[in-house]
Amino acid sequence: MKEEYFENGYIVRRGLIPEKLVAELNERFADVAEGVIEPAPNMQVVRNVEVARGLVTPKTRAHGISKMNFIQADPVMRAYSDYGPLLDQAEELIGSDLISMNSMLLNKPPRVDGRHPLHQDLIYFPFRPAESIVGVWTALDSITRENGCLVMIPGSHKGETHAHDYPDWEHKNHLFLGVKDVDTSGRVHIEMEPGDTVFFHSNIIHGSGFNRTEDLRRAIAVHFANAHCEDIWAGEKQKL
Ligand SMILES: O=C(O)CCC(=O)C(=O)O
Repeated sequence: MKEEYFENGYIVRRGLIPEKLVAELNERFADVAEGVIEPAPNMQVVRNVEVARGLVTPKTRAHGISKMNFIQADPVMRAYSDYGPLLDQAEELIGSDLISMNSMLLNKPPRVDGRHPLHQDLIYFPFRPAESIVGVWTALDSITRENGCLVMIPGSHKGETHAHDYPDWEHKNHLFLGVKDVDTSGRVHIEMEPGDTVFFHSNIIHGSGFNRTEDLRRAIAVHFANAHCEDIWAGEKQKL
């Protein structure tokens, strides 16, 4: 498991998150999105850029949302990053003494540009080393090439951390930064069923494409760092 992870930069654990928890997370997402319950304090609900600019009118409020950030503030959503088997797997990869960071619910609505350009998560993190940081991403729907599954470039975590910028696209979602001029020929599409979970290295190049269906494409994610990581920005404010 660990060997495969450090060789390819990711591993997939099928069915790691039980059906019941997946259903609870989806229900909670719907309740917060539709205003049935208020988002927890500190949680951010981010709309797709075309929706926020009034260029697209979403079918429901959920169809206008691209992300919910800091979802650990929500007592139901928090159950994801507290889930024992998920923590066990993360510990196996980066050691015990985990700190969890921004956890997110990632929605990719239809009929808008919800692409996530190829990028490396490491650029968002002010601490190192990279191998002590793992991303964890779980499908909450059946996620295929058609609705925008994750794309990874195996082995790319062993290369440099590239400069990132907004892609040259008409509609750019806030902080969806990407790399340019990288060789994408070896990329793989990771299709997943609800509950399937991918653990990925913080320096791996990854992203996702359009949702070409009429349904939501939901996933939930969290990053863990080993508590012994060093702060490389030495207390400076995050520059992004
Ligand atoms: O959910 C997705 O489509 C991609 C998410 C992602 O790459 C990220 O949050 O770093």
